[in-house]
Amino acid sequence: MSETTTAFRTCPLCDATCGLEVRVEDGRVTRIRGDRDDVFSRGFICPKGSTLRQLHDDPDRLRAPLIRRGDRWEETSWENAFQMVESGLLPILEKHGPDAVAAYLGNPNVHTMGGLLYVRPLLKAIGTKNIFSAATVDQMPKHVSSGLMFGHADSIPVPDIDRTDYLLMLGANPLESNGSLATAPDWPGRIEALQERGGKLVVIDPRRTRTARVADEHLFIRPGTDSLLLFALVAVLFEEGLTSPGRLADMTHGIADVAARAAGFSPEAVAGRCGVESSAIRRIARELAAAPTAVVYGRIGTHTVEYGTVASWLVDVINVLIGGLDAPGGAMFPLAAHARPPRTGRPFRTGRWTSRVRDLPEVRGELPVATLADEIEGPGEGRVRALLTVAGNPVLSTPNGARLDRALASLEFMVGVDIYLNETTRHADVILPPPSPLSRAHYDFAFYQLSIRNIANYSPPTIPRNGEMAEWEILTRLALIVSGQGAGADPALADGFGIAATVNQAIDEPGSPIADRDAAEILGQLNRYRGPERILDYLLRTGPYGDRFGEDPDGLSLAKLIDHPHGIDLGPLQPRLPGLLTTASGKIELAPPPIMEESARLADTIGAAPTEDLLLVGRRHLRSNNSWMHNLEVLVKGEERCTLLIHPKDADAAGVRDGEEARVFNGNGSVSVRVEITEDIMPGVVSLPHGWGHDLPGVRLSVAVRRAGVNSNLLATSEAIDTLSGNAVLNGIPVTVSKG
Ligand SMILES: Nc1nc2c(c(=O)[nH]1)N[C@H]1C(S)=C(S)[C@@H](COP(=O)(O)OP(=O)(O)OC[C@H]3O[C@@H](n4cnc5c(=O)[nH]c(N)nc54)[C@H](O)[C@@H]3O)O[C@H]1N2
Ligand SMILES: Nc1nc2c(c(=O)[nH]1)N[C@H]1C(S)=C(S)[C@@H](COP(=O)(O)OP(=O)(O)OC[C@H]3O[C@@H](n4cnc5c(=O)[nH]c(N)nc54)[C@H](O)[C@@H]3O)O[C@H]1N2
Ligand code: SF4
Ligand SMILES: [Mo]
Repeated sequence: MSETTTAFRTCPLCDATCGLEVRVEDGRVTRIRGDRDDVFSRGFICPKGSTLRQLHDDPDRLRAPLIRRGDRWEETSWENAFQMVESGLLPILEKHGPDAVAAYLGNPNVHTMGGLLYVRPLLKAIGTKNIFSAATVDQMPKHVSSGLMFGHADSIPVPDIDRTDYLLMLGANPLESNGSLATAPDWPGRIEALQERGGKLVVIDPRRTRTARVADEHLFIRPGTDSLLLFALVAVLFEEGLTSPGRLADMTHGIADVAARAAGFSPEAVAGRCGVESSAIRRIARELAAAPTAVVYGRIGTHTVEYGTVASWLVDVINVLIGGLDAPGGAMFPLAAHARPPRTGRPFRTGRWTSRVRDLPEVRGELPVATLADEIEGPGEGRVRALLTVAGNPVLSTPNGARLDRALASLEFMVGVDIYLNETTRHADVILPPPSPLSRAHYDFAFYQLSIRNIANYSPPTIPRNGEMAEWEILTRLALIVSGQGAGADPALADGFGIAATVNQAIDEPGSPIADRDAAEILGQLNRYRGPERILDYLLRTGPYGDRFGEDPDGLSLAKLIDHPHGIDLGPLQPRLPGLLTTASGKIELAPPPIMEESARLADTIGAAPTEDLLLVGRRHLRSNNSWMHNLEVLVKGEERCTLLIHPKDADAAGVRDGEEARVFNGNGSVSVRVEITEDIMPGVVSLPHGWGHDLPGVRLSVAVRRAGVNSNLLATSEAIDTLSGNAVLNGIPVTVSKG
């Protein structure tokens, strides 16, 4: 007898949190489409959403732990695998101390409940200062500017695109990426709605992207110069008396300091460097000021550059100056269902420790991944000898991938928690694979904190696990091993102690939502769940909309989310200032000293002669996801994605022809890649996507190796970073193009 059921779940692949409708027949997923009843996405999905089925069925996806025997891999039992980890890691920890073990956390960690709730305890158990993550090839500048301005690195305002009249977007392409630091399923529909209500979208990007094409206006910009352009917008706002911070004025420090600093960045002074007409800069400043509501939003292209933190800060400076911060239609702070009140008394700072080799400051508890290879290869006391990667592929994702690749090969021991044997995990001694997304529960801890509406949605596992171990359990067992409790210690027991400790602490804490309540009663209610779900239930029930364990029967709990498979819409974003501010002054710090110093350095570059080289930028494609969905035939089939975009003038000058191979090189590396000539890219700029280069020996990616592409990060130097955040410079890289 055949049985067909329909399940609903949130897609965990990108930030957009689309609802999926999954048909399951006899325990097998037979179709995935958009969930039309999802409260947030209303049926929208992208081509990746439906491929969770192919990902689940991919024969190359690891189902059991692998251990290395010389050049060969052997499948092994979980018990054996953890034993190997214990005998590999413990001697290094004992002999060389915790810093000898580094960790790299990749992007999917923010897309799993296990990653978000159980990685931190594991890192704490190791006790290492050598923590690296994809954040320093991504959004770290936003954390730093938010930390300095608002007091907490995670107090990040998002563009209220559903209510704004004017959206100025720099360095983002949400029609391919589906948005980032602005969770919103269906950007195409939301942009259309903005235009239908008479609003305007202006896109600033060195490439005429899909988003630029639907925009009302698109301007090319020379890569790496957003900070100059944004400063010029600020200069015009002051010069022409267009600032109107409104209610923000009383909660803001440093407006005059910003005015004084910006004066040196007139549109006329920066126009040549940016490749944007000064008249256009002036007009956009006036339009921002005149629109009933307006917001500036910048992403990858403004962050992964030198002065990325200055650019990120300027985005919010403008939002403050036009009165758009914390106001509908401007840039607003989400309030997720699991959010905790902001901690006061410990304002954000960086540099609490520095890296050993390059003396780079810690930011948000981690070090720049651009210096990971230095820490492995740099001789002497304190060298990194072992590495744990969780859901990361730094060989392809981080600058100077070739050197990191060599460095990983020299490690004494490496553990990879990953679903593939890929360019990075091929260096591991043990690979521990978590289950496919369809076999786990999901609640989007990361992205509901960055969402343009307040939403809560929980998905139970769609199909049962088949001998696989939940990611939280893998991570907990690793934590137990490094804390000396042995490979056989029980993760469930440890998890039970964890939640009990959390509850008891909250009960003892005056003002907490469960202060003075009965611990046994509360734990009794929570104990219907285990692992991440139990923590989720706790966070929801003690969160801003929570039922506080029965005190507010209408409030949220996990049970209530389970009753709402299409999610619960908690409404549009609400103003949260000044309550959210946790700076020492309790105000918005518009002119934080570190950023003012960095801005002075930037001012000195205005007159610098522009480079003669072509400047390389990245790009994303709807059917790709960083470095790791290239093993699914449905996504990679069709035209080649990893090509070099180049303007006809530059192609002529380099003597390269459309469809032919060209060599792209600089002092760091060289790649050979097929050329695509297009007027959609600014003259002087070329573009390659990142995350390709699957032709390294020893990977188990039978589809991806056939369309390997090239690793654009061979051209990025690990020396170039944004000083304040440690973020790598991945856009605006000088290169030369010649006939292949
Ligand atoms: N040149 C250039 N480089 C870039 C960028 C760019 O724009 N240009 N973008 C940067 C950005 S924004 C990012 S976020 C990084 C991404 O950099 P990384 O996070 O290092 O790389 P990903 O490609 O996301 O790799 C994800 C890894 O996780 C594994 N995986 C997938 N799902 C799971 C899971 O559920 N659990 C576990 N344990 N593993 C899983 C995959 O097999 C893969 O190995 O790349 C950065 N690199
Ligand atoms: N399909 C797909 N979706 C994804 C991902 C993916 O790999 N594929 N990755 C996910 C991840 S981890 C992230 S962080 C997000 C990122 O999401 P987005 O920030 O939207 O990233 P991109 O699509 O790379 O867009 C960056 C744009 O910046 C432009 N740019 C480059 N340099 C400059 C510059 O100096 N100034 C300006 N103004 N523009 C510049 C590039 O031309 C490009 O169009 O996407 C997520 N979604
Ligand atoms: S846009 Fe993102 S969340 Fe939505 S279906 Fe595509 S990958 Fe999944
Ligand atoms: Mo990212």
